[in-house]
Amino acid sequence: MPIDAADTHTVEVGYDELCGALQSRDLQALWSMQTRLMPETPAPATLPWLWKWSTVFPLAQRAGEIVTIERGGDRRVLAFANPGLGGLPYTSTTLWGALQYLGPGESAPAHRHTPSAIRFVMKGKGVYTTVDGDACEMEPGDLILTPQWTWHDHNNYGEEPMVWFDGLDLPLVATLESIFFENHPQDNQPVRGHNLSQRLVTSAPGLVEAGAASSATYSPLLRYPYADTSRALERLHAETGETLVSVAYVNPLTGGPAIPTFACQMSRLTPSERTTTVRKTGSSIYVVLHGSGCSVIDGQRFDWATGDVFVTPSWSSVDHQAKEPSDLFVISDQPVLEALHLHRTETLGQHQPVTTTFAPV
Ligand code: GTQ
Ligand code: FE2
Repeated sequence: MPIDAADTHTVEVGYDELCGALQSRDLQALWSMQTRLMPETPAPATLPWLWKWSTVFPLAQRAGEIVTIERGGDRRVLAFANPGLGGLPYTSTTLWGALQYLGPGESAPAHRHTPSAIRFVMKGKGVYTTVDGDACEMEPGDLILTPQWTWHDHNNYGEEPMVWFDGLDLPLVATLESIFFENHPQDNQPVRGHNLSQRLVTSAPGLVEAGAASSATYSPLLRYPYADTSRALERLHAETGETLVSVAYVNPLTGGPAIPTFACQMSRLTPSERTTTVRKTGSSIYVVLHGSGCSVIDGQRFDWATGDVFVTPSWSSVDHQAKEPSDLFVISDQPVLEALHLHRTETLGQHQPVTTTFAPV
């Protein structure tokens, strides 16, 4: 293409004019960038942070009193918004964490979307989430999957409110600019039966209905009861004697993560010394199902107790110590990092000194 008169002029002007010309033509010079494009190690915007149950739950209750849910409003959700992310309602750059409150007799209307979600029950009973016609009953400590593009609605038929933790890959799917959303024609989708997905695994280990494995696009198991999780952790602790034991929630047909875009795990901590300090790429959100203790994240001590939620940023140094037996539910973006060969982990030889204590708001 011939160089026109204006372009010829641009290359001849002084430095300031050059910068102005670049800006007006939507170009940026690498040499003048303020933040380092490639730091030697990850420099996350995500801050280590903690939300206290004693702060969040009363606010959720208050929202329950004064905010109704119906089409339009849809669900009573308080997002754990990381203060490092400039006002975005995200807990980390890849993960959405939130507290959802559903009062007795209430229903959150049916819809589906491309971001995948999990529900981890914190308090209450008498609720089911219907996932593509399968009404999954919810009790504290249970994990319910609503994989991408599955219809879901939440229904409280009991006498008390329920509170659960919502985990979604929404920030990741938003970054990939791949969000689709659709409302179901009915407020509540038709129910085919209750806890249907569990038939797959409770009948006989190692046997599934022929064809089930090859046709599945997501985990056919949608409900992971706490009783099973707890039994597995108890056995692991008895066998290993370790201070920290963890189980991963997997797709029973593939052995891969229950949700392809984020990992779900439960860790049991026994009161003892601080655990080994580890850092890894990718962020994690912790939900304290029960117990109390503290975690040191990059030298900052976070004291936690039942119902608290906290986040660890990519490449932050993390160790834990329980004051009493504690169960911590954790989600992380690790499967994405693994798929892209970006997963790195490092075990530190000694404990990081504690320099500050996080003061919760
Ligand atoms: O319950 O379907 O926290 O669609 C965010 C988006 C919960 C839900 C959230 C959702 C839901
Ligand atoms: Fe949803």
